[in-house]
Amino acid sequence: MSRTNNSKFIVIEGLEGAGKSSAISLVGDFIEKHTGRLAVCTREPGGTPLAEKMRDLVKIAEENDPLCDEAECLLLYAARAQLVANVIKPALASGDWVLGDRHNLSSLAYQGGGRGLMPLVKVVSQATLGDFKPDLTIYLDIDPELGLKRAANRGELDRIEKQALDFFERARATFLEIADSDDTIAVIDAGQTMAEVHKDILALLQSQEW
Ligand code: Z5A
Repeated sequence: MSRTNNSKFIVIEGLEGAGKSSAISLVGDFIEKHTGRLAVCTREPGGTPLAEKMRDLVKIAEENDPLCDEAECLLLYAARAQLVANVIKPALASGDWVLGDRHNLSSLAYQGGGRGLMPLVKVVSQATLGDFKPDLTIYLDIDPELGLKRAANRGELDRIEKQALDFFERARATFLEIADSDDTIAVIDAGQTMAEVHKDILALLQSQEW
């Protein structure tokens, strides 16, 4: 992605319970120290008033009108298009660094791999994002069973978290497959202790040529 300033777009990805929340605060602290400015933090789906409404549509189940997979996919991209146009691109253009809790890789993994909708995902991704992508994606890799156990300790599961284990297995396989062929995606073993995960993330950040 070409930009005239040195701003960066960094994204944290991972299955449920991978530890994205604490990784985001760690990377946020790094960005603040490195740039002297707070990162603009986003979450997906969501991050603008309209995109947050789409987030609710994706996460909350409607018993009498179940969201079909194609509609789920399109809602996620509608939310992403809003966020990229109204928050991420303007922030990067003004020289801010952006730190994302999930981005396009989630759709490739969950909707493309998990739901089996890769052709649709690729078309909609190209149509809405073109060649716009993060400078660095940190993918926290976790065994879905362990991740879901951690996530379950937080309370009630949402519509997507209630999917069967094989959905998350397919999503994980897709995360790993894409990471393998894209050198802007770094894989961190999130099955380790939190201290070890954070050590690996810091080493990765320090090894980058910012
Ligand atoms: N989704 C999609 O399908 N397609 C898309 O394109 C996008 C999203 C963008 C968003 O839900 C849902 O939408 C998500 C994917 C889908 N659903 N699923 N399933 P969300 O935003 O509400 O939630 P999330 O992004 O999945 O998770 P999260 O809550 O923000 O974070 P997390 O990484 O899953 O977990 P955490 O809160 O950081 O950690 C979970 C617990 O584990 C917590 O108690 C920690 O203290 C503990 N933890 C974390 N790391 C460790 C280690 N290393 N050891 C021990 N314990 C740990």
